[in-house]
Amino acid sequence: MKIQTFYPMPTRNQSLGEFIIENQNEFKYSSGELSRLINSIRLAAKVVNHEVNKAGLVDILGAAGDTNVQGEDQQKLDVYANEAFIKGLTNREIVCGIASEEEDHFITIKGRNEQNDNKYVVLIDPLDGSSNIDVNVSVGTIFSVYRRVTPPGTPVTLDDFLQPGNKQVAAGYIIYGTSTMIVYTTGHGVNGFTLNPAIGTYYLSHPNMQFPRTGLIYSVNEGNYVHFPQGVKDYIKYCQAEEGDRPYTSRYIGSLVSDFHRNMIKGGIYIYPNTAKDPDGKLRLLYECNPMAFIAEQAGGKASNGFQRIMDIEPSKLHQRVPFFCGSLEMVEKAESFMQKA
Ligand code: AHM
Ligand code: MG
Repeated sequence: MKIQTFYPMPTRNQSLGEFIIENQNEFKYSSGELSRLINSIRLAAKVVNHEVNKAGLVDILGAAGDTNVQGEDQQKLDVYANEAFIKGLTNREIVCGIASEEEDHFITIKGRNEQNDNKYVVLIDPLDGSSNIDVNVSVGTIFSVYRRVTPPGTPVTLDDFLQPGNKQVAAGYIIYGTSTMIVYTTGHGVNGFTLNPAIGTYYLSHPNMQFPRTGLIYSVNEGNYVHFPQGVKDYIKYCQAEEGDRPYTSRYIGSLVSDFHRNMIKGGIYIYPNTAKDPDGKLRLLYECNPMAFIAEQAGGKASNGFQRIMDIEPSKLHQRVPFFCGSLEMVEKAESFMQKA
């Protein structure tokens, strides 16, 4: 069975900046604003990328909490990334509020004259999988964009952030891997751009990304097996059974963006279920699962909590957790069938 999708090289080197301008008419609201928003994310990502790439020099440059030779305080990278993205998204007259995994409460952004006419809120996990940094393994940034539901000019409220994923207007991730990439959607398919670090420009390298309908990879932390619900245990046994294309290959980096990215290219399923210890699972609905679900669906894949579409869940808390099953359509449907009959 041929699973892997190969991306033909684009006919010319199209930069992310050019792509944003050429495609801004696809955005049903004010296209200029969304373009500026994606622009500010790509710039902040370059700053974070630079810092992440220095992580291996920690013994030379100083660890978090130290003061470096320039007299600057060294920060933990997730704190650094949080500040870089918040700074990048503020003062651009686009965003009225930001919610971050690193902040207990949402942040209100004041516009000119204290009044904020900006229409968008951003939810972000600035550095996901950050425990991988110490061992030189890929990490990522995940972001999700909504139009506010409260009127422009009034203070942003929790209601602006607690929207179901099906209301997202854009979502994406940055992967700081062997190369750095931005992958994003505005609801018109998924495109991936790779950073050329020599000149600091992202180029369209993965146009119109598609999840293969099925795959041969399952990604789950099997160390938690005894705590998994019966449906997940049964699905794992199905993946391991010798029949047809099975047993599947197990691949788990423990860095959601990297596991997702690999599975989208090669075909596979990522699962972080509820467990006996964590009845809601581990991953956060608003800035981890919803944006990945939007990208997955736009690439022909699927995302579910085992029973329900992720993007239809009505959120009730900013840092809400959900079980997450995401990847190739047929694999997610098979896992759901095990959940539903267990
Ligand atoms: P984080 O937001 O604290 O980094 O946690 C999210 C990460 C995901 O990237 C990854 O898939 C998962 O946690 C791994 O968790 P575990 O170590 O429990 O398997
Ligand atoms: Mg995270």
